[in-house]
Amino acid sequence: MQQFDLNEHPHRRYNPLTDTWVLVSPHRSKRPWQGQVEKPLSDHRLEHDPTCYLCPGNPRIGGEDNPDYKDTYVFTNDFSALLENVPQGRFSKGDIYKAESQQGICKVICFSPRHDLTIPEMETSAIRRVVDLWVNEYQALGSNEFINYVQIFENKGQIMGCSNPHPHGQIWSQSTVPQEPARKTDNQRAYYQKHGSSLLADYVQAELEDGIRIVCENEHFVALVPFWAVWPFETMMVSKRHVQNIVQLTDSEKDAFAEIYKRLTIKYDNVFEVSFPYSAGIHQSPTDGLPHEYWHLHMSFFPPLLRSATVKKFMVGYELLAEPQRDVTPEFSAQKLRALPDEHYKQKIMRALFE
Ligand code: H2U
Repeated sequence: MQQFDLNEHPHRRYNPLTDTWVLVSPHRSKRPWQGQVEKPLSDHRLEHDPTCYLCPGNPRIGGEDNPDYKDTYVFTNDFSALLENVPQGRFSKGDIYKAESQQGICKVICFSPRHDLTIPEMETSAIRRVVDLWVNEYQALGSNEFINYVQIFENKGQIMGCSNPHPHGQIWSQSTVPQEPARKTDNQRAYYQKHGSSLLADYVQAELEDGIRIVCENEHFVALVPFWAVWPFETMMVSKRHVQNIVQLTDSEKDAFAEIYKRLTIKYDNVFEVSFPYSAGIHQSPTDGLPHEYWHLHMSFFPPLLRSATVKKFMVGYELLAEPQRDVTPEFSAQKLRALPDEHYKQKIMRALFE
């Protein structure tokens, strides 16, 4: 009998942040790399689209007009999933029926006044202003007595259910810590109590020593494909210093956050030479006033594309009924992403035209 090999044999990998497992089937992807580069789908967009409800000066569906903003712009979601003024209460019946009211505030953030840009095409200095906005919103929303968790996220691409290509993200903040960050709270706390150190600081150090799952890094951040990644090109950006949340980042760490966000998303766009869809979001300490010294700031990216700009990974069948599964190994994906250029493919085309 051969020896167990992570690159050859079906196995399950453990995610210590969420206490969950993923089934990895490397033998199914023994075939050579099939990530064909497709002709870029036409994504030509106007710099200002008069029909876009996020462009400066345009009316929103809620009736308000956007101001003539010049860099970032944030507003309360006109169709907020959570509301500030709701009657408080609980409902229960035996051990089966349980419900609780939920208070919250939802915001929409426009990353840029330019309708035709995306994060990888924006200047690093402009992305830095997005980071600053995240910091301000996390602080302002979190300072509300009834807000105990602030979820910052970005849905990019129609395939992810994003309703508008204008570069934007969202923030949902609420009274309860939702289950994904709650799991991460419990598991980071347990690790910290056992080892006296941050789970992610120890993990990043081990990954940097090993190198096989690293995508790119700068002075203050590392982007890697987690050992336990579920999505084909799932990645995580982690701060090298153990900080609990974005408010604690220094100015040069915020610059580094913006720089690695751009670099990683350029690599993503370069995979299939199309605007790479994903859901991404920041996980950080709850805003319930407790110290949460074990929390370690990170941003996760969950892109659905698998083998081409149109073939995506579906979380169906076994995944819905049993547990998540992947074919290509995280090491394979990391190596692919690492090898891709830091120059955006559109930039390269433009450069070639003018050379
Ligand atoms: P997506 O990131 O999923 O495309 O969502 C955009 C958000 O913008 C969505 O939550 C909000 C929607 O409720 N929105 C407004 O707040 N005002 C509008 O005029 C249109 C869309």
